[in-house]
Amino acid sequence: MSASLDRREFLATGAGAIGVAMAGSGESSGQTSRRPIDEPRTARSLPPLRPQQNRFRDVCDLSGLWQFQMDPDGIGESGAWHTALPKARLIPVPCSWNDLFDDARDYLGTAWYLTDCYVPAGWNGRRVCLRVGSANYRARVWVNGTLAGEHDGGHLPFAFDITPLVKWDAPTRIAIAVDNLQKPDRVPASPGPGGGFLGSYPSTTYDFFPYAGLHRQVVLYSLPAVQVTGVRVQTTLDGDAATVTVTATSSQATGRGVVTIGDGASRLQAPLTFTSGAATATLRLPSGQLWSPESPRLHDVTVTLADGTRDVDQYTVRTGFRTVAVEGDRLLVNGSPVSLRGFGRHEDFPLHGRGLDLAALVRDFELMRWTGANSFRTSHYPYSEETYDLADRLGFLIIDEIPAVSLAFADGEANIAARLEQCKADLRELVARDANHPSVIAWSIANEPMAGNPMAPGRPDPAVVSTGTQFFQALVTLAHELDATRPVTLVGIGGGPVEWLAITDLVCVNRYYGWYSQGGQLDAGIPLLGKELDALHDALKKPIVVTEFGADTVAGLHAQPPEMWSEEYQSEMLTKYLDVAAARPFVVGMHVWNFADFKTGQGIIRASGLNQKGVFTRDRRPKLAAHTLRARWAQAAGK
Ligand code: GCB
Repeated sequence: MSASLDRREFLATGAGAIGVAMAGSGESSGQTSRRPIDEPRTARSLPPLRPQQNRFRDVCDLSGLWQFQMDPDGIGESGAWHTALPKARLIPVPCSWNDLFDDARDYLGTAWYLTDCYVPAGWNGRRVCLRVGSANYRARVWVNGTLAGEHDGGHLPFAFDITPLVKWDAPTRIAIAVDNLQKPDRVPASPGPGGGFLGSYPSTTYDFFPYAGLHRQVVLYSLPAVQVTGVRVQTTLDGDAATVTVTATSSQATGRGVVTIGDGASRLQAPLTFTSGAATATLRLPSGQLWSPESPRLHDVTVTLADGTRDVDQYTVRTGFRTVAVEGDRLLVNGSPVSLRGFGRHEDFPLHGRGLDLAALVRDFELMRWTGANSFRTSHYPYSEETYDLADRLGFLIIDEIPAVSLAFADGEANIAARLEQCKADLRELVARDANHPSVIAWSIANEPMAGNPMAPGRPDPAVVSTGTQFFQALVTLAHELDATRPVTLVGIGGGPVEWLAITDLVCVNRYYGWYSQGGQLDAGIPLLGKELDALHDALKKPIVVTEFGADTVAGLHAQPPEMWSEEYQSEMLTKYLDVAAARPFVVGMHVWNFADFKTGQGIIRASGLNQKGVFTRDRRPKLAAHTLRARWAQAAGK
């Protein structure tokens, strides 16, 4: 697809867009041995629906203490550890294993999780499924001793139909082997022979700690015999009113149903007639109902399936109606220009690691709002589903990123091809999971792919650039097929190929003038930033978001005049970057790196195993820069 998609092309095309999405998601991902439930492999199935409770569906959360055992020698499967663990200790799910046990901190390998649970008796006769919210990196799942399925890739949910494996007169035993080995054909990939990120330990290609485990809830859920299998909601604008197109899929080829928006007197309703398992309805939304960052109005869109006069299933999506488009130099939400103020972040908390921590999540949103931020990127992987729920509700704008961090193209065709397949699978699963969130305004297909050593002077090898261009073009095309309503971006590293930025709709760049170059010399670095942004804009003629800029800062360290690592230096640097952006209307977003300090491997540039570019400390105390941002952003945020 052309690099310069215009607004018209981005606006939803209703059933047409979904039709393309379904066709695009019909390819096999090749990542699972047994077919996960509702996995988008057949042309007509939509993404796996997040489990929910209503009069037809039920959910049983298996969070709690599970048995746990590491398997460094890889003997678990031959030793039938899926039936019993010989030397288990207890571990919370969800949580990373690394911060809990001394011998697990740096462990990269397979670890086994096991629990027993009664499947609710009332589910007998219904379809029973098991869903894992996120397992880093590869998971194999057994139910009562039988392999139910496997999944590659962290940070995204997967589910299996386990109905035939369940016991009704005894507890059901669930075992999950999670393997966090780094390999060249995985995404992110293992470091090459030269080692990882500046020699850090554990060695990784990226600058964050390789937390591992069952990071989000594991749940059982039940479904009725005939089910809604997918719902996709898309909006087109008509003044300040809108047309909402709802496409639903069903497990049954034909049938009838109804879609409703809202309830009570203002309820909108339209019939659904299924043919070949899919049905589309179009509803006119009255004015004043749109979702926007200033007025994040949410609506319940409910699809009900009927068999004659009897309802047989129902599924509700809580969503907001809005459009997003790139037009010329601008990023538009509902046709109005938006400017992104916010952060790159991490799912990173002491003790929990990357495990879901709802208290920390709510607090992070509170603190982001306190600074006046309205946006963030899910650097460098998809975040928990609850993150997007909160963003929808609070009016945040998200750049949603697959886990493709630090991709490289120097280790041969087979590995590159395997990584492309994994990136495609990740992208399909991400769009499937997040497409109905109004907060998600762009898909990011990579963070800082490299065409060579970014620190080495000179132009990268043209052959490597060309391999990367083909790789990313395939992902951009797939993203457009899966979702014609959002721009696609790739986050470029300083000195990286402009060719890669050119094939996306929205230009995102990470820049560290005054830190990794011109360290201690903001006066020398800042003009280079302005110059480069102008040149990029002249060359690409697209809006630009600076998705990372920042300085490591030791909380409590002060210097006058400002020096690197001091709170004053960070504050001054952020101010100067924001000034450069403010003078350039084509810069439509500024994301500070990072919202909070976060754990990394141990190494010579990461004192105390932390990246300290947070404007909050790891325990969420503000540094001077957080106050600086608040003073700067409060007005824009209407405070
Ligand atoms: C980057 C990376 C990010 C690092 C950051 C840094 O460009 O995208 O993952 O943490 O730089 O602080 O070096």
